[in-house]
Amino acid sequence: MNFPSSKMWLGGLTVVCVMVLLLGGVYVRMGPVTTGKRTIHRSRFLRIKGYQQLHSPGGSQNDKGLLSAIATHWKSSSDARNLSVKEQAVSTRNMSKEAQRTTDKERNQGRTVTRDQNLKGREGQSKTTSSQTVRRQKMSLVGQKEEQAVRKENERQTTHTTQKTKLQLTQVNHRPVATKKSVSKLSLCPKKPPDLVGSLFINAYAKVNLDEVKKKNPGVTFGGFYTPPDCQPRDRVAIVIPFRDREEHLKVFQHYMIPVFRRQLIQFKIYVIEQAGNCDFNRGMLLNIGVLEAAKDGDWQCFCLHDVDLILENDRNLYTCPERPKHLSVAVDKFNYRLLYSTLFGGITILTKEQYWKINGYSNKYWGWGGEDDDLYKRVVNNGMTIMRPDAAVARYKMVRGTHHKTSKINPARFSLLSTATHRMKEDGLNSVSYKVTGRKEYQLYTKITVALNGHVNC
Ligand code: UD2
Ligand code: MN
Repeated sequence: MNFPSSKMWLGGLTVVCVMVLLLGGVYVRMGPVTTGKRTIHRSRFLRIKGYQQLHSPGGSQNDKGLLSAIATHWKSSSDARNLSVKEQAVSTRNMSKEAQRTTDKERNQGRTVTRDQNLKGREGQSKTTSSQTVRRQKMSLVGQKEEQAVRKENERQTTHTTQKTKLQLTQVNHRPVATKKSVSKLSLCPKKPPDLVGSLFINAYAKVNLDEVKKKNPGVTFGGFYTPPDCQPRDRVAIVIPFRDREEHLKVFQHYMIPVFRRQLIQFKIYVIEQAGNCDFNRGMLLNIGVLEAAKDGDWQCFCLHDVDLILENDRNLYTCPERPKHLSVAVDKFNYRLLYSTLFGGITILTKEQYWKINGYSNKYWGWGGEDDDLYKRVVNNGMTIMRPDAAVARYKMVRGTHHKTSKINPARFSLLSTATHRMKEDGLNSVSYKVTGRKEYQLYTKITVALNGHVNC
């Protein structure tokens, strides 16, 4: 065995110094990142950076800007929801007592609103046979607390399934009460959405890859809920689609319509209401059910009743809540972009909650094709309202025509039903719809609720 000479000592020391410098460099490039008073793992920082770049193409920030944005973002109380348990503990400790009290107050107010809305929603559903609804009708206050617990659990699960995009989640939550809270510090969205592009090219036969659609629409959470991340939406709109055997149309709808809704800066959720069984299709009843189910699910200001096969050709036709019941599908390619008749109210309509309740929704009595839309028009007029329409230059739609889709049988009773429409409207509608939910599934970009009309698959 030999002891090293002084030359070897010097050599060794140089090697050690070089190693220390190298490791230091690696640590700076790969190690944790400090934002404000916090330190986060670099992979998380990169994930947030990736999200930011994806979300605001062209407007991406440099690392320094992003770091200060994240630090500011963390300061907001709403963000606490998305921190890990450990981080939440730190965050809560740091929060002043005053801030804590304000947050609690806001949360309590939110609960009161939900409870009131639940009660209001139930008024209109007295004859609903859905076992779930009947159970809810009998619910005492204790029962309602239970329901809130279930809702919280749902929220937790949603958070769980989408935890990979935490930054996104701070702004998106499919429970509007929470959403209100999380966006309360944002300023109102502009009345004129700045990113609209005007006329759009639509390929009605497009082969759609839903994974691609999902990727191109960050911020739409599982189940099809979206709220603008950078501003407080002026309109909260439930999109309700009557549906059976139109899978291809639904894909094309998602591909083209979701980016439009996002650009229009509305808060929305897509509810697809599927008729179970083989009875004649009942569009009116499905739409009533969709509105009731959506109203139970969220604090929607208005409801857009949307045929699955209509694709907008100009994004300046806004899906915002209207002053009067509004007919959106004014110029459809199938009808040579002309309004077929002046009282046409089929295709796509949008009504506020008050307007829809005032007219008692659609009639439930139209089985098969035709009449239910004209009946709705009569209800609007006989309740002292008039309809409105956007300019035909922007309200242009393509109707997707596939070779394989089913169509409804024409309803021969539609004219006699129409002749008594106004006599029936008080007792035939939203307040008398009878159904049973047989399936409920959240897909990436929409929620599908399958229903047995009148409680039976055979109707
Ligand atoms: C017209 C109206 C429609 C409705 C219907 C008469 C327009 C642009 N559209 O539609 O709103 O008043 O006449 O009832 O004015 N559906 C299914 N599966 C079916 C049948 C229908 O999902 O088997 C749904 C689907 O959302 C479809 C909608 O019901 O878009 C209307 O049915 P349609 O497209 O077959 O009838 P159409 O275009 O004549
Ligand atoms: Mn159609």
